[in-house]
Amino acid sequence: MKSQDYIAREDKYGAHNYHPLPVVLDKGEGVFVWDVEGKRYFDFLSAYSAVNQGHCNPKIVDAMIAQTKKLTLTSRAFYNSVLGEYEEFVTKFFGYDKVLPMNSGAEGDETALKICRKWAYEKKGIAENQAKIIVCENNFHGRTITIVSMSTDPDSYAGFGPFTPGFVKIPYNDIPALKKALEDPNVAGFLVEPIQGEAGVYVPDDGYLKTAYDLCKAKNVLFIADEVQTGIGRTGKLLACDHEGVRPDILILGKALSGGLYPVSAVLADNDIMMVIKPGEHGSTFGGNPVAAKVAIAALSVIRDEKLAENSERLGKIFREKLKQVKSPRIELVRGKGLLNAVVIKAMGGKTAWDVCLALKENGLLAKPTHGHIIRFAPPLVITEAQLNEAIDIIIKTIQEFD
Ligand code: IF1
Repeated sequence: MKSQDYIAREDKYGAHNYHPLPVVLDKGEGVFVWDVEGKRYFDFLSAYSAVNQGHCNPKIVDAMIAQTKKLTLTSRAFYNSVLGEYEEFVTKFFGYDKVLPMNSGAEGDETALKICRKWAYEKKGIAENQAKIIVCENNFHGRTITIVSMSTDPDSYAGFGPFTPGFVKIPYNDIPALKKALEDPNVAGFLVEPIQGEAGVYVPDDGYLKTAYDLCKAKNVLFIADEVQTGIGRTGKLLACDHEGVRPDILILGKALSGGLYPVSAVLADNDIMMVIKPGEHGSTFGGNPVAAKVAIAALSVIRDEKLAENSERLGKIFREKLKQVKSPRIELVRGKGLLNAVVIKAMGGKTAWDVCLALKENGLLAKPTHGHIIRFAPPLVITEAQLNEAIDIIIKTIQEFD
């Protein structure tokens, strides 16, 4: 079978809920993936920052195989010998009292919303069903109906109403707007991405997160950080909030928490917040299962032991410096933090970022446009400087083909 045969089969039998780049991947190792014709590519999407530790990281694979041969799922109806080990490991790793283990990032966000609302009624004293949560325009927190109720992107919410009430939308990176919204005594939480990934790697002004956090504390409002995409070393620190020394009241993790081997998400908080959830009030069949637990311990250990956040910080600076030096009428802007970067392409002559990504694919590098004219570049954090320079040459050469 050739690529087009794989594509035709997916088209026939799979829902059309994506429009993938026309490449059929078959193998992954480190920063590289290979298609079914055996062509090698730099992976500059990393499954939207789930594969920070590199494709099929051997240490995580070994941990997964070992546990998979022993015990994969008990449900939470019973205890098991692995969950407590993971709970202790991950809470100490990030410095929180407790963790509530889930599976997808969206489940992590939904869990955080439920904890925040329950805390509002039981601890802040907001009247039942009156809790409001402030969110930012152009956010992306997942695809459930409650989460798209927070969205300002019609591609995310159109056609899926009626929507969940209780969300106040304000502009991102806008302190006066946050200050105003916090005047409402029914506000329970502020849910924010430290960098807006899907919106096009929007990095807020220095100090935005810290000022926002302080304003929330002054109003007894929970600061909830969605680090599903920005966390686990991606932006050059363990968490994007670490760049400003902000410790979220509720921290949401996903994606690279498993290194891309398994759906693992987590919500971390201290006892005064997490203990509002009583037995039987929240959970999931696979949440915190033994395989997820061992995979997450291995995935976080790789981030720490291989100093991947530090690598991300150092190589991200090289990436932005080199791309900013490129003389091309195509490149409008380069922005990002660590190895979460985006290039804003000037649409000229009808060519869009999609066309640039098709050309990048021909030249051996995979990236994906977001919102038409922005290309996100996010390689696995295990990339070496030599590999990065080779990839940058491909990016520059490709963009200049459009000049
Ligand atoms: C898709 C976007 C990225 C996320 C943040 C929660 C979630 C995500 C900050 C939910 C997930 C994924 C979802 C995937 C594509 C990708 C994405 F383009 F959709 F927006 F990364 F930017 N918080 N993002 O980025 O986690 O439930 O997916 O595990 O839905 O197409 P999930």
